[in-house]
Amino acid sequence: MKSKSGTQVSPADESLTAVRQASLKTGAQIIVDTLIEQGVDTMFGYTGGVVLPLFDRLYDAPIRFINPRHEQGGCHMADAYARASGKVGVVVATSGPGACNLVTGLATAMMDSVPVVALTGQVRTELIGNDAFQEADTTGITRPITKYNCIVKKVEDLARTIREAFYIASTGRPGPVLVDIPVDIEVAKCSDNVSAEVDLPGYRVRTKGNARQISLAATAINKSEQPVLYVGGGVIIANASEELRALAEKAHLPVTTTLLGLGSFDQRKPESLDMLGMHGSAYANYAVQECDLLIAIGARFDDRVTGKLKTFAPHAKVVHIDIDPSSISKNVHVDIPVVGDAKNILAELIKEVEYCERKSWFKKIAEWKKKYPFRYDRQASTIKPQYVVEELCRQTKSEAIVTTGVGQNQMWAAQFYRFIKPRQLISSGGLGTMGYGLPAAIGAQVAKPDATVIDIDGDHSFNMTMTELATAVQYNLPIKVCILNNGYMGMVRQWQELFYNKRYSNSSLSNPDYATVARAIGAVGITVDKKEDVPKAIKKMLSEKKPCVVDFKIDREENVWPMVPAGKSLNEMDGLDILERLI
Ligand SMILES: Cc1ncc(C[n+]2csc(CCOP(=O)(O)OP(=O)(O)O)c2C)c(N)n1
Ligand SMILES: [Mg+2]
Repeated sequence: MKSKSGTQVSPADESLTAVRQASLKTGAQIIVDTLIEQGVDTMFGYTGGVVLPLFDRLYDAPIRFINPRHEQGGCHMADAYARASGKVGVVVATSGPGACNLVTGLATAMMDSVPVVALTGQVRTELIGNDAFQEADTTGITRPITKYNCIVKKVEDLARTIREAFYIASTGRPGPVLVDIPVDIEVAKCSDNVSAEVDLPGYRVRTKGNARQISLAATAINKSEQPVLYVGGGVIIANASEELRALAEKAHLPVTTTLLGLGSFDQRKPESLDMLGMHGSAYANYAVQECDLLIAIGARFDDRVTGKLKTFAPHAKVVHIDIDPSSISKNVHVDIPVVGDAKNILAELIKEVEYCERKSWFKKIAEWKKKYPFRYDRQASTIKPQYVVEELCRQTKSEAIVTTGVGQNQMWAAQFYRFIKPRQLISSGGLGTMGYGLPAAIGAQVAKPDATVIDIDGDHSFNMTMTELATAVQYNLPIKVCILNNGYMGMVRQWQELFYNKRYSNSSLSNPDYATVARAIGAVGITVDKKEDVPKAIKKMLSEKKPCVVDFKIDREENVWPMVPAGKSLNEMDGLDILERLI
């Protein structure tokens, strides 16, 4: 018998060749197999020309595939799936327009440190740089909004690259990773047994905190008379809420959180100061400004939190526990940095702290709490948005997963829902992405099928991605959307009222009738325009098995208080007089 080259081959050689041929896999098959190996059972994405080989493999793969109506929605879904589950979210898009549509979603995930792996198709390798049909420089476009990205040039590199993507996305400070895959790599074949181990010599993650630094932090806590724990989303990402509770209880420390930190500490506990910052509680902001020790954990001193940097926490020694060394002393000078995983570090720290009563500090805090709780006008005849959120909280017993739009709706959700456990609030903090709420609710509901998932949204935020309601209907996801409909870009209107002499430039667009839209798409639609109808509408919404949209026609010119105007110190809050008058 002769081979193609004319040399003699034995039957044994031939069967070996047949075995080798059989163990050759296409790039598309390698992608699917590697995803399964990484534990992926659910993914989000949208098809197109250069991802057809991959979609063909997905056709009968054991992976649940959720198809959004727009790639931005798909990326937010993957992001919220990750936030709700603690797993990596996966999204796929085609080249050019598909990849470009991921940009807002990736930037959102990047700013909030969310582990997302995005796989994008690319034009054939030999066409790259040719202005080929649907070609975009995806790695160039997404470099600043991903933790890491790369393009695969050889099919032999594919499995390793995808493994590395999952590793980088989910370790250290998590973030989105994008892998760009030319279509010829998807159809090329290679053997199953090429070495595909993760090989990242330049990427090291420090998880264990330095013991000496931990001791210094413990001593500072034990000596402090007026300490405050300032907790960010990093504690939730690190699954360190239990350790946080133990630390706060053992050392007797008041706890304030950022927007993304809400849920890391049960807000019903006496040590809770609720959220701090621009629309945070007066008691949290005053406590930070007067504390002698600020212990920041998994937080990054964002400007919405600190206000004017020069006068932020002016009397405080600062401890900063964070996995990302580049966060240390970035905005605020840190006296005692501890770099590593919050869960490990808090477990060590707890051993060294002592209980201290701090009677006069807690008395002071209690007075602020009594004087300036979050309040609104309960007597008003109109529907106050805060009332809607409070009623949602009451009827769901603080147990729902809440996603939000951006603007006033987001701040009212943060102020008036009481979060009691981690991964309960899913909101775009860093980027502040309008349109996040609905796709995020879908991603969260996919991750937690038995949970009550409520999107507390703004009318204009909802307008941006409402097309995804069709996705919720198609996959029978019983998400609830509560639109706090003020007919305005309310937060913009609030700033225009306060700082631009009520010149409402382009902050109110016409809206559709949301209940009709919902019904047309196959969801339930409810309109509420009377205050007394709020409780029963919420009750009905919660009993629905289908996606449900409730359009609450709220008081149009309600403002969010208190407010630290941009550039002011945390203790220079506007609106306290209004809150005081509302007793
Ligand atoms: C994609 C995007 N575009 C613009 C903005 C700027 N912005 C922040 S809040 C806001 C208004 C939001 O209006 P709405 O969703 O109705 O919420 P409300 O403040 O009325 O509750 C705008 C335009 C943004 N955050 N995101
Ligand atoms: Mg609005």
